[in-house]
Amino acid sequence: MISVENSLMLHPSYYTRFVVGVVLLLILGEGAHGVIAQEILPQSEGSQSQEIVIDMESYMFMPSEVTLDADKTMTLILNNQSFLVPHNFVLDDPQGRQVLEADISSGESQTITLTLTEPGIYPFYCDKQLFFFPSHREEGMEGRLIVQ
Ligand SMILES: [Cu+2]
Repeated sequence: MISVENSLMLHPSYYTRFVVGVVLLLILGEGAHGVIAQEILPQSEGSQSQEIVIDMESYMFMPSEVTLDADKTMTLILNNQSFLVPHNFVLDDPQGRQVLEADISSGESQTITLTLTEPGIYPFYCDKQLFFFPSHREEGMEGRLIVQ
């Protein structure tokens, strides 16, 4: 199982890093030119995390294809935009093993952090199904993360 933590657990450290970054920037900015400070912020922020927002609709993910860097933590924000329709986000690794499964009720959002270290194509889909109807995946609710 790849590390998955609740957003409530991670947000404090994220903001702490952000605040430390801003404070460092201010300290460095004191004695240096603004140009130097501007170069520092994207590097320190970019090497730590990447944020992805995926909207869940009936029956699609938007966007359905996302490219990620393997060495960075991903903060994944899932928004169920459907009215009354529950969806889930199932993520498999390139070998087809399930990495993650998150249920999101209609109108709800969930934030998940995980790090995918192995490059490859990770399919994701919603496997919800009502009685004998086709599954949401069969209706077209699928996509993929391309980790490189
Ligand atoms: Cu669904």
